[in-house]
Amino acid sequence: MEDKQYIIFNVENNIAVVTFNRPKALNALNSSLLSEFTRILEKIADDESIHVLVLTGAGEKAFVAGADINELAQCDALSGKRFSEAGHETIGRLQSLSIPVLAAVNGFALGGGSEIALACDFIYAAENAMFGLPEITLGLIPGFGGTQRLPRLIGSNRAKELIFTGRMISAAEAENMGLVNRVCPPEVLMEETLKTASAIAVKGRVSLREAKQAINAGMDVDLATGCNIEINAFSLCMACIDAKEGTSAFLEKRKADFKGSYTT
Ligand code: CO8
Repeated sequence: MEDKQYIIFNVENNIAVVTFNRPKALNALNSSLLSEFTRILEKIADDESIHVLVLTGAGEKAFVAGADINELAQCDALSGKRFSEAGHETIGRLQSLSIPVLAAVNGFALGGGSEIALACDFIYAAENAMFGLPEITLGLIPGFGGTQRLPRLIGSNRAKELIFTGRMISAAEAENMGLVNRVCPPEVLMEETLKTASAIAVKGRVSLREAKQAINAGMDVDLATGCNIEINAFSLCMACIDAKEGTSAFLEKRKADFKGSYTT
């Protein structure tokens, strides 16, 4: 019954687009939206035809303006813990998808909205996008991973300033901090994001997965351990027919046709 209530889900040319669709509340995350998102992520994880996922928000104002404050206002310690755990589970699933995930941030990405974007592999933003973790102004702290993922991305000193003040930053400032990869005029944000998604979608699924996993796993370990992760990931790529196809295509001066498989 809840299916497709708050999320628009499309797949075209091996690219899935998830649009958070609750524009009257600036796409705020209520429990129904979160569980709908979780179910869609499960579907995406099981669908080998999807090579890249793009997340965006419906309407012109917001990507996601955070957790639904009406629901937060009803929480006590136990239900607040459950809500935070549910958000962590969903966002953990998002981050552990083996395919690349791009955020196209088209407006406010606040609180849980910023936290979703932070779990993506990289972020493109519209010029009018605003980022922030304003939970402190609600007497709270980020509860969907913001205290952990933001410092890892922009450094603990910058993260502390944003989390302690709750200040919103523009897309340009977010780009300067390394939070956002590219800023685009709003009317071309989706086109630019899909262009990059298409360039990625034609690459081999196995090598994309190994690259993503090596980078993510390497971020949490020392350099020598990280380099070993890379060596093993590299050798797994060599076991995939895509390595033969890619190198042969180069030598034969043609475009590679990757299958993403270990067998012919
Ligand atoms: N929750 C519920 N409704 C919201 C939210 C939200 N997060 N954000 C906006 N809305 C609603 C507004 O109430 C308003 O509804 P209505 O028309 O019925 O009054 C509608 O969306 C439009 O919003 P505004 O009229 O406020 O639009 P403005 O352009 O004036 O302002 C802002 C836009 C600046 C984005 C403003 O709406 C705002 O500050 N929103 C709240 C942002 C915020 O504080 N987000 C963080 C929420 S906390 C969080 O995300 C914690 C995550 C971890 C939770 C852990 C679980 C316990």
